Amino acid sequence: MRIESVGQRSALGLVAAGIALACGNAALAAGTGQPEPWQIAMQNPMSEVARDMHLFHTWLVWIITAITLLVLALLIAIAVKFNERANPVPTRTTHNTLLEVAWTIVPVLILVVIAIPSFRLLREQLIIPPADLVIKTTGNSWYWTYEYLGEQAGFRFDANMVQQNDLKPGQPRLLATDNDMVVPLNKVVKLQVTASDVLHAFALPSFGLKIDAVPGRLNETWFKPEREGIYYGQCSELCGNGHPYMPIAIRVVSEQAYAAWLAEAKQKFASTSGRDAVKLAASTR
Ligand SMILES: [Cu+2]
Repeated sequence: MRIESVGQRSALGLVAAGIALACGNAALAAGTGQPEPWQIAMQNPMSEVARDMHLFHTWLVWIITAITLLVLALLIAIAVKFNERANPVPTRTTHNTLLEVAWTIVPVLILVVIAIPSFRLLREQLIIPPADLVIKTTGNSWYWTYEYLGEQAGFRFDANMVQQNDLKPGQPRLLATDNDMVVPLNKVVKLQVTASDVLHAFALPSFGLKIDAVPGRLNETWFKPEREGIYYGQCSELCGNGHPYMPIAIRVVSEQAYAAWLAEAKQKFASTSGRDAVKLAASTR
């Protein structure tokens, strides 16, 4: 009974996916900032880069669909027209110059129409605009450390997953953290991503972020959030037995709320410059 109902729901989901695909990606169950039950599509994009990634994805789906339908039509035509009964004496034709030129050039053209928007998207991701805010993000086994850089900030804190028993209402399981990364709305946030021990990957679907966190290397990426709210992501590199338990939560707030949070955070969290001064004083004593 249970299997039957799951099967029915899967079939319904597939039908819905087919219809939604025909109408464009937007109609698919998606979720904003976090996954939804029975989600089929990617999470709703909340930055320009993420939106362009979705457009590119939809473009590829149309191209793949056209190629698949063409190959299917050719296979059916061959099976019907050239089977032993319909065509008892096979032709001995081995070459057709026009056909060979066509099936070389057409795939090249398809690759070109894929490559152009692909390179445009890569450029958009890799060329980081002037940043309003720089946050160094370090992956550890198994939590993230966020360090707010610059004269206006200068503090760091750890973000650990909230255990299931401690979840507050509205906090999603395996995604909520005790300390969120807080950023202001409509500002360019540059992330410097590294790791302290093993490979991790910083990924947040709604902002189109996914970048490796490699010990000894500083990777950079950026995002510009377009709507207030809380957005969740996860480590996306199989880093060890705590891999599913190091979520990422980014809270996007208004500029005033950010200024208030910043003042509070400076008091609450370890000052990076202050800590070094204490260390120096201790070692020279
Ligand atoms: Cu990890």
